Amino acid sequence: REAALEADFEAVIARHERIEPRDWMPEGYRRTLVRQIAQHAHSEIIGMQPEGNWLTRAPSLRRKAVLLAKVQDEAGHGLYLYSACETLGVSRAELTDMLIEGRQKYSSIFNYPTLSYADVGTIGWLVDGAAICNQVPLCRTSYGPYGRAMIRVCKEESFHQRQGYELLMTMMAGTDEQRAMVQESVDRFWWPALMMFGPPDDASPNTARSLAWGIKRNTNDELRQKFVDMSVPQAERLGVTFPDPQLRWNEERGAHDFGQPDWDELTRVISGDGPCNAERIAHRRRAHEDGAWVREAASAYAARQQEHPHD
Ligand code: FAQ
Repeated sequence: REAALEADFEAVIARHERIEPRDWMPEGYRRTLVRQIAQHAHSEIIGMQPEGNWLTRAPSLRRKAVLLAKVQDEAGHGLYLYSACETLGVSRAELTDMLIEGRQKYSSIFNYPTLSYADVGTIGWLVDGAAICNQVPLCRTSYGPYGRAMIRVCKEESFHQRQGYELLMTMMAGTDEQRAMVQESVDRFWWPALMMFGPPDDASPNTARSLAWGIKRNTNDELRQKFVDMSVPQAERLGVTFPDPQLRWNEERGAHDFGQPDWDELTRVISGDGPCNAERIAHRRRAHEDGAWVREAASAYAARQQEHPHD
């Protein structure tokens, strides 16, 4: 019977159709999804912090309203993703505990500080740009709830990317000091943005299995290349450069050649030793603890509603 279920599962994957929560699935498939979706959800939630840092210091009411909307969208993305993950039999409370106890990861990129308002623009342009590059193919991932969550997330991320690019365009049309601020920010974020796609394919333990299951649709290096090719003309238009002397168009490949990020730095940041890891987790833990009374009140209210539905 197990063999027949597995054959059905493999047939659905081969036809590029969706696996749904009540369908039989191999334990490894479920575990891989929980790992990836949870990390993705945690990234959205931790990802609110670097930009949230500038909410009280936005340079105008308009910039503040835009930034506030973007940061709230990230919270929304985290929530759809936690819901998608819950369909696999884990609860949001367990996932939150795993995050604040350091038992699950989140994207390396959010462990870098935001030092100027240009970083808000650069995060929108490059970080959301990288996120879109990675997530558009995930709209076709084999697990239904994850793929469907990605559709709305991608639409919102493209708004985020444009707001970042527009912010940088505005700064580039300003003073020399503003232009220098943009270039300095791009110099800091370029390599960490390339690291968002994960280690190179030959050092990526999960890619082959995830591709075979249709969880990932592309390898880490394929998506990194796509991101570089997409970003270079945008940088030219903006009037900034990337800090990579090896970056050039390769006519034969029809793609850009580029240098390698410092992979030891990625390993360090993933293992907890990045510039802001401790601060990000401490902040998340504090927010969770400060919210305890809300969860208790909501549970007490729900329990009372169940006992006395007409109150
Ligand atoms: N950071 O074998 P692989 C956003 C880990 S966008 C941290 O290649 P896999 C939007 C990896 O988990 C960011 N850890 O792994 C936003 C694995 O460790 P494990 C979120 C990383 O899963 C914008 C190990 O290294 N997006 O939030 C990283 O096949 C602005 C070996 O790696 C997603 O999560 C990294 N950069 O491929 C929000 C997208 N790279 O778990 C706010 C969905 C690798 O075995 C503001 N995820 N690791 O202990 C994915 O596509 C994949 O999980 C990859 C990694 C491509 C990230």
